Amino acid sequence: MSIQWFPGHMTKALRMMQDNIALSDAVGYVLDARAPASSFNPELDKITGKKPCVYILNKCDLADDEKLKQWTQYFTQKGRLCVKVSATRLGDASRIASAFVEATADVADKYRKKGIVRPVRVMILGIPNSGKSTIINCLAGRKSAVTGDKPGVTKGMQWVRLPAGVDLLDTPGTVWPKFDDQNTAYRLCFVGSIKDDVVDLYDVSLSLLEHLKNQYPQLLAQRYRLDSVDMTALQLHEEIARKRGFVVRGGETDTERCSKAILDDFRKGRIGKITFEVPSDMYKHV
Ligand SMILES: Nc1nc2c(ncn2[C@@H]2O[C@H](COP(=O)(O)OP(=O)(O)OP(=O)(O)O)[C@@H](O)[C@H]2O)c(=O)[nH]1
Ligand SMILES: [Mg+2]
Repeated sequence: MSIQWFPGHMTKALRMMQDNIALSDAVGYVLDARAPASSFNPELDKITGKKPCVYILNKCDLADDEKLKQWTQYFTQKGRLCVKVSATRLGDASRIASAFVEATADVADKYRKKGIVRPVRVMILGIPNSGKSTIINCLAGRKSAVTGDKPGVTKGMQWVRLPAGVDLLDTPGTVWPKFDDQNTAYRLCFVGSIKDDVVDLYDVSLSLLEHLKNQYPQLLAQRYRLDSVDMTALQLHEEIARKRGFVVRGGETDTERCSKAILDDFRKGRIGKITFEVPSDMYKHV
């Protein structure tokens, strides 16, 4: 199956971001810590240009600590600002805020010297469902932006003022018109950045099993109490369906129910803390 998903509101969103980038002093680029390389949207890279940027590796509560260390080392070595966070944990707000203050220090200084009093502005952007609006709420300490566990929740732009003299711009999550690398597209499906309705979930869950078998065989075996994972993704799917009792009349397995259950297990962190990509998977280097 070839995965493509680029709904109309994203073209509009990219245009709105382009129009607003000049008003922003810095960018908060939200990456899903389970697939940081696939979280880089070539269309966003064109918009952000040379603006000071903070890379926010979000959903770290669901991601692999060892691989996350490699990612933070990678950004630090490149001289880029990076924070590892879980926006659903309120305690992480101060580290994100400090990174924004650091990224905008030069601009804030320039304003001060000119006697201009105004908050610094940070545009929050990233792929759908990566937690942009949750990060804004976490920083604001209140529910200012609408969030939800599906992609495409935020459809328009919204400025949110923080007491610390920072204005944040929430933006709609965007992907790009064509996925040249289908591995990227599948990983975006795993983490819920591509709408489930536009893909074949059986196919996506088979690819997820293949990824888990290759990268996290022990976690896969543990979760589904499998003696071995040394079989094809199709066989694994069938085995999991039988173990979980997803069987319909006639003894056939209920592939749809099982596919949804596997994806849900992964997304909720029930298989374990997982990250599919390391810095060498980056299509380009920041
Ligand atoms: N486990 C976990 N869930 C998170 C975290 N951050 C956000 N979420 C959840 O991820 C889902 C998506 O969050 P949103 O903030 O709506 O994501 P978004 O990037 O604004 O999404 P769009 O507006 O659709 O582009 C919600 O169900 C959040 O509760 C996190 O750090 N850990
Ligand atoms: Mg949002």
